[in-house]
This record gives sequence, structure tokens and C-alpha cells, in this order.
Amino acid sequence: MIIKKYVVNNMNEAMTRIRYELGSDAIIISQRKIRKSGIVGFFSKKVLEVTAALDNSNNKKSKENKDTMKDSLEALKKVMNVNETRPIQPIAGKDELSYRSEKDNKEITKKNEVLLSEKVEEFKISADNDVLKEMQEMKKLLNNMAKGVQVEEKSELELSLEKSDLDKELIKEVINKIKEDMGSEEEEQKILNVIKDYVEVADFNPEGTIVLVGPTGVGKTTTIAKLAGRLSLIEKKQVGLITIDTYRIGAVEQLKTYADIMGIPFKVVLTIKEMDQAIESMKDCDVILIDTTGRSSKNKMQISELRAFVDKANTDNIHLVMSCTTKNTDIPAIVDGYSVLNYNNVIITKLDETTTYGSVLNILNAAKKPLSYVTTGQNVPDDIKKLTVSEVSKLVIGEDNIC
Ligand SMILES: Nc1nc2c(ncn2[C@@H]2O[C@H](COP(=O)(O)OP(=O)(O)OP(=O)(O)O)[C@@H](O)[C@H]2O)c(=O)[nH]1
Ligand SMILES: [Mg+2]
Repeated sequence: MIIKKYVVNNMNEAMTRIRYELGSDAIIISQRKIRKSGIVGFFSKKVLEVTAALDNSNNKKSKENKDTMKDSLEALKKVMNVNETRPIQPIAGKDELSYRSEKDNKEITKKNEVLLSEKVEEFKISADNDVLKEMQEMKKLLNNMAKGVQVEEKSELELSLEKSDLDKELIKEVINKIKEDMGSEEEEQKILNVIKDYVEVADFNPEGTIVLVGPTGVGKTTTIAKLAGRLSLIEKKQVGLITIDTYRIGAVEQLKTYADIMGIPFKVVLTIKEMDQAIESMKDCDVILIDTTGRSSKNKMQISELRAFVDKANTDNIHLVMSCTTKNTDIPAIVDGYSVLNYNNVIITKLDETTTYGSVLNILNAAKKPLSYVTTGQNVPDDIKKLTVSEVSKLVIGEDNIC
């Protein structure tokens, strides 16, 4: 038995290819409309996927057996058609968006499995062993196909959003909102509109005291150096640098090196009292950038120690720095753990280290704070950017790429 799938533009093309490749004895088992994979594929034209089968057994069969085989294949084909014509019918069409519930999927698959078993049982009574073996193989293949169809056609949009690493709950929310959107825009515009609702960018002009906090290794110190470079070298502002990170070996040297290169004042703060003094000593600066120790959000003790310093900075320019490579499941704990520091903005780093940007939306949705900057590489001061709502949304749905 040969079973082959053809992705074609129409049925005529399918028939021509099937006849050419499998011959006139081949039969069509199923057909369905699909789109190419990926979110971009979601907006592309639908194509037809046709599955054909050919009984190529070399055993000599009586005409009667061949007829029985064909009849049974036809019966199975009908069963498969049940699968294809019921509510399983997908997905987002050009003019409408229809979705199948998980419960529907399960019920339909269960019914189809029962029907398939009945057909095979009926056939067992009349068929010889060879044919029975093939029929069993066929049943197995069809069952697998039925399961494949179920997953694939759950919703093309859902799969595309999953590929972009968007959080599952968020995907459900987004899809429901798209369904509720009765506007007349194109699908792509509807999706963008819904995504935009989750994105807020900060109308942020760096001045006064700015504090960066966040987990270890996300790029706080590098981002401080990038900001200091831009503000002092390009915008010609008076910039001062303070670090309270005396925990990690080399942390002070890291920032001091940048401060020396840029020729800007730099202070290391060890105690809460010194914090006041350091800020006071930089009162003539337009911008004071404060680097902090990277802490695990799970360590409440360390976070509250950090809080004592951050409170002393007496600013509402506190940015939570998070890497877009953060595991989705860790995001809520981080934004929650750092919430005691009352951060007002989010900086998302390392966009150059990923090809999908669902995590950007996962972070913004969890933090519910505006995005001030994204960083896109290790180069100081170049790899830092402000993005618009539209730019972020396009990244999330894979319509754009940042690096
Ligand atoms: N690819 C990439 N790497 C980055 C980016 N920003 C920072 N890094 C790198 O990430 C590593 C850690 O950066 P740091 O700035 O030391 O991170 P941190 O948050 O200050 O780390 P701790 O002080 O230990 O908590 C370094 O190797 C940086 O060069 C970025 O946007 N993209
Ligand atoms: Mg650091």
C-alpha cells in the first residue's frame, strides 16, 4: 500500500499528479485546505492537501478480493470524509474566523475511531489474511492521520502564535479577542490590533536618577554603559554612574572601565548612607545611572536588601531589565518577585539571541508596565533601541525581524 500526500493548487492538479505518479488504480482518501506554516503563512493563500492511496501488493488477488479491497477503501474514505466535513472544518477563512473546541475534537476523533473499527471488523468476516493485514495497516495510518488533522487544524493562527513562543493563556485570550472583533479589516490587521492592546511603550526621556534592576546576567551593566555612552557622547549630557554591585567579583571594574573611557564620574556605594552621599556628589549631573546587583527573584531577603538602596535613590525611573530569552514559565515569578521595588518600566534585552519574539509580549503582559528600551547585542553604545507599539507588535507576530 502506497499512501502519498500532494500539496496542490486545485483538484485538477492533484488528479493529474496522482494519475501520473500512482496510476489510475489510486484512490483519494482525503482532501483539505491548508496554509503554509508560520504566522506569515497564516496570511498566505490556501492550498489543497490531497492524500491518495494505491494498493501495490504483488500478490495475485482474485477480482473478487480486489473489489472487496476497493469497497473497503471506499468505506474508509467515507469515514475519513466524516472527519473532514464535520465541524472539524477549520480555521480562519478569508472572511470569517471559525474555531473548533478541544471537546469537539475529542468527540469527533472518538466517533471516527469507532467507525473505523466497525468497518475493519465488518471486513474481517469476508477478507483473506493479506487483505486484512493491509486493512489493519490502513486503519493505523488513518488513525494517525486523523490525529494529525486534529492537531494541525486546531487553529492555524493558534499554531502560528505557539511557534512564536507566546504564552498559551495569552494565545487563547488573543484568539478570543480576534473572534470578537467584528470590524471589517483584513485578518492581519485584526491580529495586529489585538496584539497592540497588550503593548505599551514608555514616553521616556532619560533624566534625573535612573535605576536598573533585574535577575543576574540579563545585561543591566551593559545597558547602563550603552545609555551612559549615548547620553554623554551623543546627547552631550552630564552623566554620572553609581554601582551598588559589590557582590560579584569584577562588577565594579566592569562599569569603572566604561566610566573611565567616557570620562564621567563613577561612585561605588557599599552602604545605604553612602547612597545619599553619592547622589549628592552628582547633583550637577543631568542623568545619574545606578547599576544594581543581579538577584534571583526567589530570594526575598536579597530583594528587600536591594529595596533599601533603591528607595534611597528616590526616583520613579526604575527599570526592570529582563532578557527575551527568559523561559516563559519563569516570567511571572520574576515580575512578581521584583514588584516590591516598584519598577515603572521594563527593558527587554538580547533580542539578537532569538528568532521569535513572543516572549517580549509575555514579559510586557506579565509586568503590565511600559517598555522603555530593547537591546539587540553586546556593542556599547550602539545596540540599544526604543521601539514603537507597532514595531513591537510586528515583531511578536513575526512580520518583522530586529537583527
Ligand atoms: N547578545 C546579547 N548579549 C548581551 C546583551 N546585553 C548584554 N549582553 C551580554 O550579557 C552578558 C551579561 O551582561 P551584564 O551587563 O554583565 O549583565 P548584568 O545583568 O549586569 O549581570 P549581573 O551584574 O551579573 O547581574 C555579557 O556577556 C553581555 O555582553 C544583548 O542585548 N545581546
Ligand atoms: Mg551587572
